[in-house]
Order: sequence, then C-alpha cells, then structure tokens
Amino acid sequence: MADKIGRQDQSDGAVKERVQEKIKEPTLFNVVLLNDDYTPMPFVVEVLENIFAKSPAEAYRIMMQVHLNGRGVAGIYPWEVAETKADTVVSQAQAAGYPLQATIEDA
Ligand code: TYC
Repeated sequence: MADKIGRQDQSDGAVKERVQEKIKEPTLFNVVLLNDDYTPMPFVVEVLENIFAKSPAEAYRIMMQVHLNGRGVAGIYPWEVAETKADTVVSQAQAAGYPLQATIEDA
C-alpha cells in the first residue's frame, strides 16, 4: 500500500504532505476533596469507593492524603462528569449531616 496515514491524495495527483488532525482530546478536570474536622473517615472512604470507583486501599490512601494535606484528587473527568460527581459528594454528605466539600479544578 503506497498511501501513508497522514497523507491525502489530491485530484491532480499531488499529495498533500500534512493533513490537519481533527482529533480533539476532551478537556479534563480534577474533582478535589477538601478536609474538614467533622466528616468521619469511613464516610470519606465510602464516598471514594462508591462515587469514584476506588479500591478500598486506594480510597483509604486518598482519604488520608486529604486528612493530612487538606485536599486530594478523587478523580479526573470531563467537565459534566466531574460536576455530577462533585454534586453527588456534597449532596450525600449533606444528607448524612456532614460538611464534606468537593471542588473542581483544571487537571
Ligand atoms: N479530617 C476528618 C476527620 O478527622 C476526615 C476527613 C478526611 C474529612 C477527608 C474530610 O475530605 C475529608 N474525621
């Protein structure tokens, strides 16, 4: 096969050297959990397992990272997914009576 990926035959037989790639990577956002003094550690671990699909060991590691450093990345997603997950964290925490907060930032 003479054609190569990235080249495109022209009607006059010339070959255009470069074709503009149309692949657009989705912009990604970090969902960041914030520390507080009141949300129980097991609740945060549960959130990380249930909403961010983390293993129990990874969920515990991230929870401790937030507890010790004040913040930690729970997951990285396209905007609408990040927004839904952050909203879900806050509403589940509120329903349980805890002040746990999640924010979104550029990845
Ligand atoms: N600092 C909380 C405690 O000592 C635990 C905690 C961890 C809270 C992570 C929020 O995002 C958080 N009970």
